[in-house]
Amino acid sequence: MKSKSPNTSLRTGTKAAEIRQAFLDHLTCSLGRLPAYASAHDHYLALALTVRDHVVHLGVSSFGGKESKPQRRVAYLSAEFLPGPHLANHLLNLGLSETARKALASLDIDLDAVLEQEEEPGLGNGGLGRLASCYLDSLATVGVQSIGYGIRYEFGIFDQQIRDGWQVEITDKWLHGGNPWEIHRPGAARDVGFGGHTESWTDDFGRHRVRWLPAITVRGEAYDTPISGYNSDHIALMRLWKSEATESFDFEAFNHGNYDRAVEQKVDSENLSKVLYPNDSFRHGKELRLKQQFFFSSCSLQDMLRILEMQGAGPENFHEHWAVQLNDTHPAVAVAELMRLLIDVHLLAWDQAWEITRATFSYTNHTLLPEALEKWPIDLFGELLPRHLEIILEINARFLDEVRAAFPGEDWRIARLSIIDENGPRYVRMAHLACVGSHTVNGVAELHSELVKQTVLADFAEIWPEKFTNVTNGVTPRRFVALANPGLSTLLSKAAGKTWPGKLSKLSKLEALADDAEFRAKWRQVKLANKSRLAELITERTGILTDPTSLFDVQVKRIHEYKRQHLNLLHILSLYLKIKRDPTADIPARTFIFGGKAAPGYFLAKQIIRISTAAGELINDDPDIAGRLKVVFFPDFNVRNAQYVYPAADLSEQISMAGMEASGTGNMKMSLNGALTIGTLDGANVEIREAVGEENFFLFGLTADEVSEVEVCGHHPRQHYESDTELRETIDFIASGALGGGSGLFQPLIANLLEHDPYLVLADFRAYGEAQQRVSELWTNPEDWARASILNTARMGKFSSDRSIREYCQRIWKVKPGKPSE
Ligand code: OAK
Repeated sequence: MKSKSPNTSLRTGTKAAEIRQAFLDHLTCSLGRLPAYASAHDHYLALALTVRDHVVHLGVSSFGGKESKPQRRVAYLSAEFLPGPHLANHLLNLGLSETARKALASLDIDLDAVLEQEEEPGLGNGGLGRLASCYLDSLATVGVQSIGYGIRYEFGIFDQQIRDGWQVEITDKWLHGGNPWEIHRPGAARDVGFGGHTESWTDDFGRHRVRWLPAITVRGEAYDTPISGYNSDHIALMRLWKSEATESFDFEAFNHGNYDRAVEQKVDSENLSKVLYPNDSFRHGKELRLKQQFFFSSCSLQDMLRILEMQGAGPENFHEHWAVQLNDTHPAVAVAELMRLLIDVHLLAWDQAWEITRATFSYTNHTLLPEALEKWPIDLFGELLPRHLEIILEINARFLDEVRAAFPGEDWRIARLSIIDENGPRYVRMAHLACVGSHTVNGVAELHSELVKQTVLADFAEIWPEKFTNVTNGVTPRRFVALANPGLSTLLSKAAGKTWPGKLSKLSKLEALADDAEFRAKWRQVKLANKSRLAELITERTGILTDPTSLFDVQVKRIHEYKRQHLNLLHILSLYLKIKRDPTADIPARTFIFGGKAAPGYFLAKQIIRISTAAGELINDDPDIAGRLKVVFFPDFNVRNAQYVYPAADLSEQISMAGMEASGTGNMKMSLNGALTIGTLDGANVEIREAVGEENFFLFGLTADEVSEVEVCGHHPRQHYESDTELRETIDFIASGALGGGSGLFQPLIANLLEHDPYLVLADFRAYGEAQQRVSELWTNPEDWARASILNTARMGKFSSDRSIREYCQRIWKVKPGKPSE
């Protein structure tokens, strides 16, 4: 047979007929299904494989390393990624959505039904993981050679069900139907050691050397998922590591009937990447977690060295070839591991290795919450990673010597800066390690970056002010507007031109249209349609009927006291009591929508979910309320569900206690979709308010400085309770048991608020109620509301993750994106 040209032999034609043929080929040849017997899931797999061909084809061309001088690549090390469903996103990025729809329609298959089949990889808890995925999307879009390294958890974040009003956690078996996106790379597998001991030896030049003899070795198998960019010929790679046993199981033990022993090591090794820890912004402190962190950090660095070697470069050039971003401190042990690889394995001298290491890493802090700051008991650390502990102690000793020389006699400074916490049992402070081992440290919003310098890393900011910077987070407008909100996208393209998904600042063209009544009418129509779509989903998932013309007031995010979902609930219950007292009270119809997962062991967060479902049970069918208030807890908030929720929001609740939310990204997604924000001056809210205009943002609450003052002077929640009748009546109402379940049900939550109130819910209650009153007033004027909504979208251009990534490239990684900026 005559051989075809390389391109025509690939199944990557972009005409509907070619996609149809590739789809049928995959159905038959890859899946072994006759079209007549194929299930909806087979259709999904066949289309996914068809689209993967396109993406992988782009990938091999863009990642080929054909350049004479290879570009510095970016490695984004993250314990979490939350990519969301891939298929629709790739179709959008490749410009193939409509062609694929047509191709399938010709076979009588509905694309939307096919898209529904995809299981999303829930390999993250929330903000940090989703940000990592937005960044891979943007890295591919702006054209930077990059790899996101992480863990291929077999079980991701649990699926949430609500039973009897309580959260129930269900194992997430995302891989059970097969994963068409990943490509296993046996050739890239790396071994990782644990435990054992170190020994000294002398090299041929008489130099003292150390080698680590681990007690056990685990194999990391590489699984690659290509991430496409919007209208881009670049592909980013998400390379996730799965742990496996290095040896087949112990036949000797097996033959002697000791079956448990025989499989023990295999099971232990495989357990490493089994499950994602489901706590958000909370330190885990478990040995398995440290093992996970080291496992993926080590595999990733070894992989970078392997790629370096393939490029014909040596370890002494590591930093010229790789910029490595530490996504919070979860991969901070990579600092010690790179040192070990350079000095013990590649036999570089300490000083040279340290220079390379510091030129390689940069570190992003994502939280100031003390309970999230990672530290490991030194004994645990030393048992698991004896060589790394030695290296960390050496890094620390050298660092503290420098500090001593610069600040003689200031022992307090030494104790505070030390990587080892010696105030009692000794710990390794991972944020200190990350900071000392990086050339740049950044926070994720302007306020947060300032607070990093004033609080957790204040002593470091004092000695190295130039090391600290800010990169405000961003979100991808492709997934969160173009895909999630097709109605709005059409309107935006007409008004601002078609290029906005890749050039978000183009949205400013909308500004002029805010005063155009006809445009406002279209704008409101789109929002109403999105709300109707969500209302249907709510009924399907919860049985609750909602009115799409009511104000959709949305608080979706992880459930946490600092995010103050309970402040929202106190306000809802106060409105309920108001209507009960005075049925003629002027309160516009509202639907309060909550969504988010609580960490399984976080008792008060679970109480917050229960109180929101209890509020719904009480209010939704009360004839006196007559549908004017509805409260919905939308179960299983994940990326797919988020894509229905954000476009339907009228009001975005961003009400964390000031100083607690590092940035927030849901705030950006909702404002971009035309929601108005009610919020505190926290995280990126500050910059969103600056961007959209203070008249288009409902501000309330104590500032971060005022919060600090209250914390110093002492907070007296009972004083608020006693002096504010509305607040007292609301709390008494909950305590009375009127929400069902007896008067003791919510006692822990009430007691927490009245006795401690660590997040100043009661202190901000009055101001929040007043801001909500302003919301209601504006809502009664739909034209003014629509104007403010349009201006929100129009002015959110800054918050594209493309902008964030360009800032990282320019100021931190020193790499040049392939695509010039807008
Ligand atoms: C999770 C675990 C440990 C430390 C931080 C987190 C986390 O998710 N932090 C969140 O990161 C987001 C992305 O930067 C921010 O928008 C959130 O404010 C922050 O809570």
